[in-house]
Amino acid sequence: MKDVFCRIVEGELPSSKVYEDDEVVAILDVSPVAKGHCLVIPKAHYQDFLSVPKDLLHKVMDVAQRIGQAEIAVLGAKGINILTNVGEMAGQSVPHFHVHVIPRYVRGEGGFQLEMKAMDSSTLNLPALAKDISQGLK
Ligand code: DGP
Repeated sequence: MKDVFCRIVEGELPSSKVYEDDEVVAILDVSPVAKGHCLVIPKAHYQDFLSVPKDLLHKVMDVAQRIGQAEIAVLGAKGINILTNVGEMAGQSVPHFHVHVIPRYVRGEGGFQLEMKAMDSSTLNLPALAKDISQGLK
């Protein structure tokens, strides 16, 4: 079955479009965590950030940047969170790559709290970890 963003791209489902070109569409999120919460979506189906081709990734990020700039200028946002979830473990609910552009107005307000709690790095061997990841780069 087609995912919800494929159906939006194909016009089977309605959406509030902010931007559209041949390869990318940006829409208002139907469950916004802040006023103006947008999703930037490639029209072609790719599962997530890790599988999208780089040229298309760059186009999506270009649109995300422009929407963030517009939200500062037009909506008076004081900050923007750019977010993409990869996999259910990370909170991805729609298996079609998309980038959230989330305007922020007042610190701590709204339905989005980004909290990064540092773990105890002394439990990790940082040089070995860095080497492992480095060796996995393609
Ligand atoms: P994620 O959890 O990162 O996969 O984000 C998916 C987002 O998509 C979530 O914030 C809600 C939004 N969403 C789901 N279904 C629809 C829809 O039919 N229309 C719109 N505009 N957004 C949707």
